[in-house]
Amino acid sequence: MRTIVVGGAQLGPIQKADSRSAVVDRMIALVEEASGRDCDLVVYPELALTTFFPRWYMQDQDEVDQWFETAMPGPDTIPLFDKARDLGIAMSFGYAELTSDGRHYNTSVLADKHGQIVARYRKVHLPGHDEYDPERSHQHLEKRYFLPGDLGFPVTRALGGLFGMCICNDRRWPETYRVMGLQGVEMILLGYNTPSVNSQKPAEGSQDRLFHHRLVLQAGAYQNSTWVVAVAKAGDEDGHPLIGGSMIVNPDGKVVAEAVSEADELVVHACDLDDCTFGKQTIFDFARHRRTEHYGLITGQTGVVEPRD
Ligand code: ING
Repeated sequence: MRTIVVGGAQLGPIQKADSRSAVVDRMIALVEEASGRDCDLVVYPELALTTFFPRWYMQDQDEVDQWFETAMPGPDTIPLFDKARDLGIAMSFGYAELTSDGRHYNTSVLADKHGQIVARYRKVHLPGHDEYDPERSHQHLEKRYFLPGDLGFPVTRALGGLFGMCICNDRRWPETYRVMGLQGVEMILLGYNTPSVNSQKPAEGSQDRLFHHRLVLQAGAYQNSTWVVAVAKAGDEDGHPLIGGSMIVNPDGKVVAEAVSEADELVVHACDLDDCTFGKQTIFDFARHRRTEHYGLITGQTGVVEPRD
């Protein structure tokens, strides 16, 4: 048994006017609750420190940069790192990263129980668009504000197991899970901010969004025999609703814990990393079953090329 008690720390809405320190206070309350429930690890959402600012069209780079962190931990987040370290709890969370040489990423980090950052991930699959789109009911400007991640999908030895991270839209792409699966990943941590409505397809509402959300998490977990911990920033941010649905999925693809609200809520489950082993040694023993000689299109081609006849 290699049991990790995981707390998915869903955050309710963060308004554009909310300060980082007010958000960090909420995150600290969640890690304190996690301590009371014997958690070893707490997972927070994507862009956990601020509102989902890519919904806002901005032209002034100084205005954009105010949403980014230039240090991690930084002045606003040191209290959170200190509290998690004092409680002996590892944590993962997402934030907007501005590097010292001026590159902008949608990033997540994993800190161990001593408060040391042991892994970093930068979002690879950026959804949306890079210019104002008047046809959309709301903007989704991640391609405007972030660069595609440059770190790939690393898997790190931590907490006695093999951990990977991804972010939000990444969860919709099977390549995300498989690249980590090929490194033996046993638990994938991801945060998300998912609008409840499709800005281009008003008929697609929150129930459809939640269906696709569950579908891709369960498939990714099962097809790579790994735990998946997915944590939302949820609720109404300045009139823009985000889905909840934070959940923990086991290596068999089954949902074992799920949030019931769109507010700050801790979703806890004792995850035995050894539960990954059976799938990895039988149906998804990649070395025995995969036929890579037939998979060339997956990395050799980006878009669709239809057969001529
Ligand atoms: N949000 C959304 C997500 O992938 C999206 C964007 C929603 C794309 C639904 C396609 C369909 O969950 C982020 N932040 O990636």
